[in-house]
Amino acid sequence: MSLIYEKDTICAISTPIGEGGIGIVRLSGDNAIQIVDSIFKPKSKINFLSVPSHTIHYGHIVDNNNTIIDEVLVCLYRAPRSYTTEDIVEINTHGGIVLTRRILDILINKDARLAEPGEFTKRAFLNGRIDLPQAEAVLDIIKAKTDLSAKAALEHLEGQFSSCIDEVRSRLVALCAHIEAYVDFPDEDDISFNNEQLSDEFKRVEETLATMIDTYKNGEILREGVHTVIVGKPNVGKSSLLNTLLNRDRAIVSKIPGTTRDALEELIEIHGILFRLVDTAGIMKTPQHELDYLSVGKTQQHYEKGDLILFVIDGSQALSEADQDIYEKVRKKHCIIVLNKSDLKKCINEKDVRVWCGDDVSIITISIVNKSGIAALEKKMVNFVWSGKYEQQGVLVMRYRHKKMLEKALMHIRDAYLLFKQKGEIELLSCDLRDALNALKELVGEIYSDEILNSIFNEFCVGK
Ligand SMILES: Nc1nc2c(ncn2[C@@H]2O[C@H](COP(=O)(O)OP(=O)(O)O)[C@@H](O)[C@H]2O)c(=O)[nH]1
Ligand SMILES: [Mg+2]
Repeated sequence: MSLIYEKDTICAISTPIGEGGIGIVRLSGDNAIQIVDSIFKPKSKINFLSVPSHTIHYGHIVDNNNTIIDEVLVCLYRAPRSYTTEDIVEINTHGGIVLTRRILDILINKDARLAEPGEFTKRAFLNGRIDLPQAEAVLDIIKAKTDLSAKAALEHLEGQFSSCIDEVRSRLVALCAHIEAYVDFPDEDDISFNNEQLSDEFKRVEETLATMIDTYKNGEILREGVHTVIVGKPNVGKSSLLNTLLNRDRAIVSKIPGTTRDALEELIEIHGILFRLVDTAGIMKTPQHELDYLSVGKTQQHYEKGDLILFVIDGSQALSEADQDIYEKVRKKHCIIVLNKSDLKKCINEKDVRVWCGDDVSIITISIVNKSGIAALEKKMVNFVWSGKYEQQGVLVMRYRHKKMLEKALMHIRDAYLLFKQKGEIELLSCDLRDALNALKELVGEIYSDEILNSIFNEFCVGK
């Protein structure tokens, strides 16, 4: 791993921009303590340059003319026991935009450089304090939308995911060594593994990786939420349903068919599970003009992406061909049929719908106007994920990048196993195993490119 990077001192406002109780301006690098010493006037008679690590000091930040800017608390962490493993100073100011900005400006004038997004965490990674999945977990914790996703990300930060990868790696290294020994000295008695045991170990490593890859389905739901698409004819109450589930008026609701043109996306948490709810434009049988065609096209794209479909039907009207056409488009997906407007005179009931959708599909009768059936619908939505109760088993693969690298490793292991069974060339077999190991090294960040790092750290905010 290359450890070469510009070791200058960086600074940033680490708290969100806006009004708040406190604001934190953070510095990291060789000159952090010196720079702060030049603008910090402690209340007690201490020499800030020599105070011990992990201590907090009360005083004032002053500008070049010794004018007081703010009353502050300054925390100091000396290398290597800090977030970045470099000297870190955190200045706790009164919150708000003005003071934190002024202090940041003063620091930049004193030759600290404004940090790039995620640069503090990137330094923690480049200095070897955390690996790449742990750095990614920092971002996932910051961005977590539910308790469950925060918990899963924290496990990654604490290294549980990385230890699983380490374990697979050591097994692969051992496998490689045994195979090479077996091939070199097939008749030696003291070679502990025989052909069958090697074959079993291949299968076990394959299975471990395949099981890990499988957990991505749950990991993705935790991180991104369940992509839930509300579909149906115009005017059946799709936008009203979105508003009701959100508990606020997000989408425009009107009697005029075709009110919703663009798909709206909102996040909601129901019983701890995150749903990415999409309200689509209704699909009309005969689009009239260009806008109709555009919104129908967009709606169809959303149909494809949905993990869960809420198919809304107006129960006060007869089932039409248009309802059936839409159902045909989504029937392969996991679907909940929502029979709306039960407050009006019923024209169809669940039995009528079952005639064309069969017995296996969930149907629920609701009235958005009366707010009846909504809790039951939410329960059905939650039941769709992990049967409504989440019991985590083992560490989850949470990121697409991780899944891809695991799949790459698995592919090479499968190739190696095939060669092993066919008694193929040992060089080729070793080469495959090495490629598998390299994929895992790339996963944890032992092998990386600037491109990979940029794509990861650019997602961060400045100051983390
Ligand atoms: N009576 C009744 N009207 C409803 C109900 N849900 C929605 N509506 C009305 O149906 C019309 C169309 O609703 P909207 O949500 O815009 O439908 P969309 O085109 O499917 O998004 C509006 O006038 C709503 O007030 C309901 O449960 N009962
Ligand atoms: Mg609508």
